[in-house]
Amino acid sequence: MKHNTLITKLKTAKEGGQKLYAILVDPDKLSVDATIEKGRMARGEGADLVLIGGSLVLGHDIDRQVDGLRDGFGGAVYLFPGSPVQYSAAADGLLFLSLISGRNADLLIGRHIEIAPRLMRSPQEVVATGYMLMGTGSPTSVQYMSHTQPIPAHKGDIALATAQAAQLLGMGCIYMDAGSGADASIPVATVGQVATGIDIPLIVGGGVRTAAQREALWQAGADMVVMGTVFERAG
Ligand code: 1GP
Repeated sequence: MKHNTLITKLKTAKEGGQKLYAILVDPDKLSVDATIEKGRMARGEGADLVLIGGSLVLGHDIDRQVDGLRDGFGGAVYLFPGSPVQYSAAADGLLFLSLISGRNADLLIGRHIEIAPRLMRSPQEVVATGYMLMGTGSPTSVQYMSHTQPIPAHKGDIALATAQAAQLLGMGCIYMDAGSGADASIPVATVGQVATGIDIPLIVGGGVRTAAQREALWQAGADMVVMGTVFERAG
């Protein structure tokens, strides 16, 4: 039977107004030896979840990195995969990302087909995630790697309609992302517009540097905020 821990946690948080925090780890910027310590740091930060992945992953030690992170963190480690080569059976689950802001068929449904049979056989949780890339400044790695145009950060109406389409298509949650290392985080007004117009949980990340920014995004309606780069630098 499939686990449903994360989606249940997200839905419960949304219903109860509880706010969640995830730390994203880029596997290329972390040696296997450093993963346990990194996991401990995530626990010390009070994170609810550790995500691992990125738009370009060159290393191939994901299984051992996931194990190390979980050992140090003591909680769930989920994949945030840019492609099926980042799959790891060691993770508790994964965000099964469909890049709904773009029109690259491969990232909307294509790559998913390559991994779907394996995911069907696995007890891992698969969280159907409508992934919306938002443009907040200069081009990001995910924009370049995905060959897609982000939704302009202030176009809340387009972002909302996109998120609503994902909800109607049955997706479990929305991830609005400015991309790792983005110049700026997504404007709170845009996050607020999307949050109030959908019934499924909303994850927001990209360019969030401070606890105050995270708080503002929570207040705007994000159910979970993801921070990566700032945490990487802290390590
Ligand atoms: C990127 O949302 C995550 O997909 C985290 O972004 O690295 O900018 O914190 P940062």
